[in-house]
Amino acid sequence: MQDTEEQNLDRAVLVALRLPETNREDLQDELKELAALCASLGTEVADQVVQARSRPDPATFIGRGKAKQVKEICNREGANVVIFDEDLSPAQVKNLEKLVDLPVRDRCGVILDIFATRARTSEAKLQVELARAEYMLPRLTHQWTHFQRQIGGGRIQRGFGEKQLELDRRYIRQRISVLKERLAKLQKQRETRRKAREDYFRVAIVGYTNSGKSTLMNWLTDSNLLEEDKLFATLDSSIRAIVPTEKPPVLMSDTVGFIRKLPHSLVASFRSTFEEAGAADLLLNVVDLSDPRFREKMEASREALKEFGLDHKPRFTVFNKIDVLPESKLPAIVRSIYPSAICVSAVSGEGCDELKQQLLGFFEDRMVDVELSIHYDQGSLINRIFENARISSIEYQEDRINVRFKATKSEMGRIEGHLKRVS
Ligand SMILES: Nc1nc2c(ncn2[C@@H]2O[C@H](COP(=O)(O)OP(=O)(O)OP(=O)(O)O)[C@@H](O)[C@H]2O)c(=O)[nH]1
Ligand SMILES: [Mg+2]
Repeated sequence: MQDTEEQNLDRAVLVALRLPETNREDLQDELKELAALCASLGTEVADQVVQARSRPDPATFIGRGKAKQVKEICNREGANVVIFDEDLSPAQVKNLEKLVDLPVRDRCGVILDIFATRARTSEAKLQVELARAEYMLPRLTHQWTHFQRQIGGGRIQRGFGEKQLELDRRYIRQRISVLKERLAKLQKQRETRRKAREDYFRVAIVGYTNSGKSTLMNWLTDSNLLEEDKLFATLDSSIRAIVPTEKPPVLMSDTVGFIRKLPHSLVASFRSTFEEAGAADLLLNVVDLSDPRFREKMEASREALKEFGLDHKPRFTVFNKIDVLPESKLPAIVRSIYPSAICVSAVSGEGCDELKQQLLGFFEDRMVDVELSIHYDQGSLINRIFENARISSIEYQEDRINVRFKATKSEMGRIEGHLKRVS
């Protein structure tokens, strides 16, 4: 992890609003998640403050009196940053910073920070930098030095005075257009690569962050992708073939995890990553069944899928982590509520073979069964079938070969084209 020294400096007070429609348990769960997000950045949580209100204050989000109380708590606890569990408007941040006299950050800012520490490929780095630049632009104030380290390139100077601020804004705007151009180029390359995979079957693993997507993908593809007990361990969509390799291979891609209140700037920047999932024939929606609030997280994932335009795709729901369930009977109960869900443990491998069979079965249903009788002088056609189709029986005769096989519809189209050419 980068910037360890700086990250260890932060001690935060978390602040949330409880609106009339908010359930107390949901809010506690969200605050727990926010604390986990902070922990990922090495930020210690000193205390948390919840204010019940009928609606957020447009200028200061919480009430002014409450803000003063937050300031006192920060002083008492030695906190150096205040983190809100919602996205704040730039004006709210400005007003709150005056009231609490400390840097104020929101949920979106924290998630963006995490993404920045996790991005590994050049595309993910550009996507995160773009999301942060767009987030920061309207928020640049005299107090923004806290954010200064967050933007890439190191070109930005500490801003003093309106003139400097205007120069910084101009720089960020220019940077945004450069980043967009670079991303568009990368996206073109990605499209070309995706086209090359059109003949394969494709599965994308999606789901809430930390649900075990990468672990499951490692199990199914016998690979070694980063899996960690951390929110947002994966930011790059890796692609691997399910083993043993079939004809055509079934390719699997890992994706960025979902989270409640996924920041919009991130959704926009990471949209291209989800294009991989958009091109998939099937989604595996992984749910951490050991999480008591798995239903809420399923709902958040469902909303995110909708936001990325993936909600109409064929989808398997995979309940993961059944090895840590308090009662071994639970999967049976869950199965009765979600009859089509598949229960697995990506760590022990329980249920994973069944999942693989169901996956392969899904694709097999999309293949056509063919029987052909081919002259030996059509060697290239015979080779093509042996290379690209699943042979179920072969019969060698004097002048010809009778072959039964399964092939994808697109492969069958090519075989038919070949037959037409020679007839
Ligand atoms: N007990 C148990 N732990 C699991 C299982 N699957 C994954 N884990 C653990 O859950 C944590 C998260 O796993 P990942 O595979 O990184 O989860 P992810 O969904 O890829 O997470 P992000 O990439 O951060 O969104 C890791 O510590 C895994 O070891 C499982 O079946 N049982
Ligand atoms: Mg992952």
